[in-house]
Amino acid sequence: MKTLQHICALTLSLAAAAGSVHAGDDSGVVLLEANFNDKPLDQQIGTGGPELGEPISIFPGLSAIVRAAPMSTPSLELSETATGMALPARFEFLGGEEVTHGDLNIHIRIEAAQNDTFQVYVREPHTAAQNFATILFTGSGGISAFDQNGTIGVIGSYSIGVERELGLLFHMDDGTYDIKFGGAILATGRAHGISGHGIGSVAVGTTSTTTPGSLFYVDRLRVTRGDGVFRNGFD
Ligand SMILES: [Ca+2]
Repeated sequence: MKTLQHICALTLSLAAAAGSVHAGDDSGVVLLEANFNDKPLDQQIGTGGPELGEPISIFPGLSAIVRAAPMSTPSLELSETATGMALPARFEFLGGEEVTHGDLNIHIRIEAAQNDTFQVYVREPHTAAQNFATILFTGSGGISAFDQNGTIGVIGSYSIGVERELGLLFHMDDGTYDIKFGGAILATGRAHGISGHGIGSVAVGTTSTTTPGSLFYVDRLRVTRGDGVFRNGFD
């Protein structure tokens, strides 16, 4: 375990050092790794940013507490006490990186304690005007998606109390992305409709209609550069 931690630390150091290398020379570089395994349990997570595997900001009113259960390893429990606003915890990339070329792979494990609305969304660094992708887990157990080009509609479903991995695989040179969930491919080659901006943040949180007290869990948020070879939704 100690060795693994050292390797992780080394990987993050290398990622930070490689932050300015052009795409193509740095495939597989980790831009963000947030697994919450070394965070104090039953406490609101800090906002130390990517170097610490923490969000860079948590919107006031969002509870974001590290819990030992129900996911297989410590995860982040998200909930709110007052409804009416979308409340995100926002993660950014090492070195404040904005990815404009090559492939970018975003993976995150999610688990819902009940059917309610919850979202994972991908934006530019520092602000949230560019909708590269928004994945919405709906109150009826569906998964829908929308981006700058508009809605894709309901493309899948999720089950209560089941841990699944969401994968968002961006092909920045093509302006498209693929969506995977629990190993199934939900969308391939979707054009996000954005040019002139890059991806620099992933946010998770509630929506304006989330019921206060509903609990969603996220874990193993991992953002890496791809190698640009696989173009059909497989990583
Ligand atoms: Ca974990």
